[in-house]
Amino acid sequence: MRSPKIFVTALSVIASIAYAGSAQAIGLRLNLGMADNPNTNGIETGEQGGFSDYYDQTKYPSFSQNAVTVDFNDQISGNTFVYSKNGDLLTDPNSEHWFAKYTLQNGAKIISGELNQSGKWIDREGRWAPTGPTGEKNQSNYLQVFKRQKVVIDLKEDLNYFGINWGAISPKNKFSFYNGDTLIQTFDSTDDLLTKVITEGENKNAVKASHQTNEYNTFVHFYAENADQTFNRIEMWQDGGGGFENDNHSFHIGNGAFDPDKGVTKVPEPSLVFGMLAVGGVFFLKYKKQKSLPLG
Ligand SMILES: [Ca+2]
Ligand SMILES: [Ca+2]
Ligand SMILES: [Ca+2]
Repeated sequence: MRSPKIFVTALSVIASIAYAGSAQAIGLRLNLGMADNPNTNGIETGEQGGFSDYYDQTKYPSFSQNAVTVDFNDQISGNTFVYSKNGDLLTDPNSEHWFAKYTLQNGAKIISGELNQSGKWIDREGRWAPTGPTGEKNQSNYLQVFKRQKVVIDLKEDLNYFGINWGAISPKNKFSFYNGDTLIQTFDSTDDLLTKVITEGENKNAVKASHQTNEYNTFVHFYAENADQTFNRIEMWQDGGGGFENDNHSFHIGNGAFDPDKGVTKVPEPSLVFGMLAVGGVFFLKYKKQKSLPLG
């Protein structure tokens, strides 16, 4: 007789291959985000840039339970700094309680978009701060990454979502997602990503800011479309002219795929799980039955 064990193993292999074959790229959506900073009690109106609209509790009641937002607004010194799971900057960069660890390389830095009393930027580069949802000037601290500079974000837990206020968008702004040392995917605004920004701009999901010579600003949401795409390291860098300006990073913790319509981690599809159990069960029963036949 055919060994039921081998047959079930073969079925599992086929199922695994079919599953791997359905793997898609890390998903992404662009929109304008929302103006209110989820880390503060006050209601902001765009002066701190855009934030993930998954924090809109009326639409996505569960997202914030597993999410952390970093707004860079605390005074930061040094090139390595860490945030807690509440999004608070920890004074000790070697603290055990870190959730997100930032490493700024080759001169990437945090600068301020603040205006003085006559409405001029205190730091002249502050003009390029990622704007609020309708192009408002962001007067808070944000991350600036120029040519050959890089930001590395290490996360203590696996994520299935990363959202970011991406401003004054320039070609060659790059995002890479890793799990450990394994590269999951790189997004490069030289090609398809930049095309998407322009298309989404026409759809009003990205906004041109007149104070930035009409460069686009948007809120971009990256998410794992299956469990193989969860990540715990993000690298952002710039290898051309122009800067990679960004603010308001949101991280959603989860080991499964992210559901972009609900803002939660997806539960595995019951049909697949029950199907596998049923197939396994049938063969187990058959095996038991045959084993109990009298010998002879
Ligand atoms: Ca707030
Ligand atoms: Ca900020
Ligand atoms: Ca730029």
